[in-house]
Amino acid sequence: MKLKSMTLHQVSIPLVTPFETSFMRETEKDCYLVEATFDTPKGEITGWGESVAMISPLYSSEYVASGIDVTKRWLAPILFGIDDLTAETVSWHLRHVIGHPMAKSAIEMAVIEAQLKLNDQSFKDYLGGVVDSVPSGVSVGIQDSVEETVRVIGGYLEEGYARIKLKIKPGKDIAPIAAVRKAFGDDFGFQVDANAAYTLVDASHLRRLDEYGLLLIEQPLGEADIRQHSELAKLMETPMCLDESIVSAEAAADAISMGAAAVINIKPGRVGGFIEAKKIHDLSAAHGVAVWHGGMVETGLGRAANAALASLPGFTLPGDISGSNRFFHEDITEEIVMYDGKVDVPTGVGFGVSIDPAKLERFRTDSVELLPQG
Ligand code: NPG
Repeated sequence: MKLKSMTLHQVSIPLVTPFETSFMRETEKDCYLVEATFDTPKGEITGWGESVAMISPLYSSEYVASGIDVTKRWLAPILFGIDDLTAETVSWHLRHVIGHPMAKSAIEMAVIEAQLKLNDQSFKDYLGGVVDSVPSGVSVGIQDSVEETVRVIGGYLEEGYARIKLKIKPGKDIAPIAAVRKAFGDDFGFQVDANAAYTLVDASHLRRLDEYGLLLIEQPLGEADIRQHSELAKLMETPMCLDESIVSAEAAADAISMGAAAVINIKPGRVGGFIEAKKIHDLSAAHGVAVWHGGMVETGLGRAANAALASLPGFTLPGDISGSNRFFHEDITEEIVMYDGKVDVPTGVGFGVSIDPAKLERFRTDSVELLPQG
């Protein structure tokens, strides 16, 4: 395939309710979509990708404007020069540009989708997925009060979500966790996510979480603190799960060999793309380390692709793949529906969903078209 043109569409989609993590409060989903058109043996084919970078560099160093900039100046120009571009070689062609995994992943997605369309194949079949639906977990943001936390989680349990993940930060941890266990008992999957809000000095405080039978604690310490997570893991019974620290298959190998991760959260955008994400899945499975699919408040496009990856056999824990209505009144693709605690893995060609042009028009705040130079 040869890249002919690439358009980056910036969109802003209102959230149903504000989403608060230890680092920010979001009221809109701001991201950009990649629309890439290729010359192929079957004529022109267009593939779509989605960047999971946030509007501000608070989860990782990337943000929406940095992704658009690096794509425009560096990434797209490299790919315009390749005659036989394939999904499997995108990351190799882009290897000299340091960092920017989310920007690279968004482009790789568009190449993957075009290639799937060329081969008339679904993403699930391409990856080797083994199930038709995946258990659907929900991520609950930090609420204003303990009562509100209990009320919100009660609503999601009633909807049938297969597992609850609660965001925590210092001062908003033990009390809400204890109240949720008290209100709903021990009979549901419950885990917490600190988004790097603690330090190793907090070990004795964090150890108090062991009382609550949590499935895991996700990323209590900083992104660079793999060794410190391995120290903390020795002090706690709650299984240690890493998210932000796992930036590549190499980082996953380090974390596993150091005993820093009993569980890994896989997010393709964080590791530079779905191909690298699959490597982490394979590596973890080979080491007997459980993985689950993380979420970045994706639109239906990213959500559909995530469901396909999560259909691989190593994804033994429910992921953050909730229904579209968890975040959006209206999604930009067909809605992803949660029913009976699960989400279907799309079976259509490509990612199995398509961007609705009228909604794209409505949610778009900016767009830039990139073409080969000269
Ligand atoms: O269900 O898509 C979802 C959101 C899951 O909590 C979630 N994501 O730290 O994992 C995270 C968090 C996140 C969201 C991080 C947006 C960064 C951006």
